[in-house]
Amino acid sequence: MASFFSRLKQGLSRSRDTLAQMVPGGSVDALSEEEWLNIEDGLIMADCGGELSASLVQKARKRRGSSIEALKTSMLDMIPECGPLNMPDSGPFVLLVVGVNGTGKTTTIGKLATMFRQQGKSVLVGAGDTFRAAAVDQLAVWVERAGADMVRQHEGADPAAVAFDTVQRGVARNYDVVIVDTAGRVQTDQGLMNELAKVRRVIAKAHPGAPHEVWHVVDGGTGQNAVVQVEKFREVAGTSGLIVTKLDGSGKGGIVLQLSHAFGLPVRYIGVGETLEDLMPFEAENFINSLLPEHIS
Ligand SMILES: Nc1nc2c(ncn2[C@@H]2O[C@H](COP(=O)(O)OP(=O)(O)O)[C@@H](O)[C@H]2O)c(=O)[nH]1
Ligand SMILES: [Mg+2]
Repeated sequence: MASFFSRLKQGLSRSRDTLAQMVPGGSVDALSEEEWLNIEDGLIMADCGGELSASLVQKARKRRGSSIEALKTSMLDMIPECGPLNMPDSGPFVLLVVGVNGTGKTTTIGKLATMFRQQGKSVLVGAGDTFRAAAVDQLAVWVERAGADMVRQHEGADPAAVAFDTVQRGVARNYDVVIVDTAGRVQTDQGLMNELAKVRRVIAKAHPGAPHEVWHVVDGGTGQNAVVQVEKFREVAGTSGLIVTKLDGSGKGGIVLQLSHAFGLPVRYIGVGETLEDLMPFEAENFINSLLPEHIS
């Protein structure tokens, strides 16, 4: 666990350094108007977005104690409660994974499959990215390492057919968990977004009530475009949770706060590296502690 946190802290160091420069350590009452404006700029630079940054500053100004503590509490207040997963009454728990290209969907599915297997659950994965044979092979490697099983069809097969087959087999063979991978798609491509809606529909036909969760995998380095991505995917796929990846590297931490706040969606996990172990459950307090500077000057 310790190494996760160090990787997260390392990954968020850019955001944290910016904030360390912009947030003076003094008490809330002592800060000038200009210093508060600086804090707001720092939050924007850390990818919190204009609206949320303004609102965080406004809330922090009403608190007592150090400005960092005030910001921390204001941030914690606006992160929605994670709540338990939506679990099925019977049959497998079905998870659909969506997002744009290259965000880490397939890698994250490998990590999730590993995690569920370590919990002693049987896992079936559907290779719904049928565009490239290489995508299926990549998934197959992760699935094998995880000790899970996979449903695949030929390159170019209809992803909805793969999803249907996977869930049907998951039900028939009593798997505990079924995870359906999808090809990356830009949210502006209406044809591909319709295809995703169809994937979702046929999953429900194979197992009423499924998918129980739809997780949108967002690359933490995307910047503000992530907001419109989450909005569009939610409309089409009914997103119920977020996973933010690459927070060990290019990511700026504020996007995590902004997305969960703007859409009221729980961040379920965060990705902090490329290996099967590099998935952390999202914990708001730890995350915020890694994002904000510690110094109290
Ligand atoms: N550093 C880092 N790289 C990641 C993470 N998650 C995925 N990647 C990398 O991102 C690239 C794209 O991942 P992939 O799973 O193929 O994305 P997909 O197109 O959404 O399925 C690969 O090189 C992964 O190793 C992460 O949390 N941290
Ligand atoms: Mg993929």
